[in-house]
Amino acid sequence: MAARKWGLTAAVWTMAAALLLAGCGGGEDRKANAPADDSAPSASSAAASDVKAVTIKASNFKFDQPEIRVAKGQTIELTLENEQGNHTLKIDGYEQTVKAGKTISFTADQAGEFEFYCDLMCGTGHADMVGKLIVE
Ligand SMILES: [Cu+2]
Repeated sequence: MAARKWGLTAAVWTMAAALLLAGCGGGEDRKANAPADDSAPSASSAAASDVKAVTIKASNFKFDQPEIRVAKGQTIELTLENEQGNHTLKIDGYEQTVKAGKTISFTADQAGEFEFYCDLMCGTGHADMVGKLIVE
């Protein structure tokens, strides 16, 4: 009886030692896998490059970005934020208008340069509120 009990204890210790070793090995595996995990987000952002999200901030009397540059075929998600005053953004040629706080989405299917401007009479500097959408 006694001998069997000791044998069992030895087996438990052996298992415990094996688990500890496996635990260490697992820790190293996790470190080795870390670069693979990092590559996952960049792969998904590459897939998302068909969509170009642009936020334009308008104030009296300018847009914070005079140019929006996209590749032909890209979908543009355009958001207008009014930091000061009341403005809209209209793109000639595409006949798209974004209102304050809104986002529009359209495909840049025509190459070229398209003027955008504020389409809301907002004051003395209204005519200065222009920019260019460049699709290439
Ligand atoms: Cu205006």
